[in-house]
Amino acid sequence: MFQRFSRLSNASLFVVFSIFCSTASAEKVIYDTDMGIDDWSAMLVVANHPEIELLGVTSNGVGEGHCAENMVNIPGLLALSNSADVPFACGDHFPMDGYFVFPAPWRKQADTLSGVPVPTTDRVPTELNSVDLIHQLLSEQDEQVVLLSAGSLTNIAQWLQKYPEDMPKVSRLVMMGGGFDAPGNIIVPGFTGDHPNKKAEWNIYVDAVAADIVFASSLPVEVVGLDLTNQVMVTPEYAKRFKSEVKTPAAEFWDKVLDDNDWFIESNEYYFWDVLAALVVVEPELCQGEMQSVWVEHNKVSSGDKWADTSIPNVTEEGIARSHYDPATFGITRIGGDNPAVKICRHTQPQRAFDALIEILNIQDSSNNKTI
Ligand SMILES: [Ca+2]
Repeated sequence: MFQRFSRLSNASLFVVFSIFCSTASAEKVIYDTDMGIDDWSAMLVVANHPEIELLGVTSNGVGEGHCAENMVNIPGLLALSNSADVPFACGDHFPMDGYFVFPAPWRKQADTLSGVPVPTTDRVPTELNSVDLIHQLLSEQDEQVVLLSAGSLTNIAQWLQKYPEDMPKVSRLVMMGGGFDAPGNIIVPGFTGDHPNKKAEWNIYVDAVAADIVFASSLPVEVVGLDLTNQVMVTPEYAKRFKSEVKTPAAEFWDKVLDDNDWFIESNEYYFWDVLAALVVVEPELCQGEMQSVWVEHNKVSSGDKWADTSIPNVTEEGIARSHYDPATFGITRIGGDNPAVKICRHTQPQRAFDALIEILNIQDSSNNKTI
């Protein structure tokens, strides 16, 4: 299955780029992911980047991937990187409140890694769930840690509620989610074409209650929302360039994913989302913006309509009756209110982001002998 990688895996590639010649010590990062398509390249970025020490990967079943598949796919993907052995965990299967979910076909694509194979490993998740793993990893560090969130904010909100004393250990929460001036991305023809919500972004929409808890906290948040990601559209020309520069198993994986999603790229609707947030972790200049207070709309209604997935248990993980919310407004991020100000990313450097993904995925540590 992985023969096509063998030619590359034996190559002694060790590439050092001038951009990485920094005297700064590695940034310690915990990556919280929902294992959608864009999360895969983001994970390869944080696992491969020479200026990042990846401490662990956490997920849950709230976003695109389901827990069972995530717990196989995360170590499989990590095996393609230079951080193959970091701990990983899953969390709750459902949002903190509400009944909203990603479309089933997207979840299937997430669970199957778009049909692109990764190595089979014998690695198992930690016995801790994601919330407790975040706490443990932070507790083990003397230095501050960056949290990178590329899915719903469920795990982060639950960690804030359970371990508020951990907050000083976090230097930044860089999150992909939300949007302010940009249109929302809930309405997708062929999947959710008649959805009434024109403003929300998916990561916030699937668990807006969790997102509101995070924005109400005093965490130093950097919001990589649709206003920023819309500036970095993946084009067929970029996919062609990426293919021409593949040198490692990680890059070869991502090239196959781009091949499988050529229809998506040709639709002019495929952007750097999670991967842009991953790049902001080590290249803060990719997020130019301003400080603002943010809150999240979540208006209760008496009953659900067709957008509510009533297969979700009607009692939350905390044992409270689950509420229905207005799908037309759920998850809309608004500027204003009294929450502590967060950094809203407004401008980025698309070419720098495009170049960085190619460079980082093509770094292969010569000491990392992969068995694929
Ligand atoms: Ca994601």
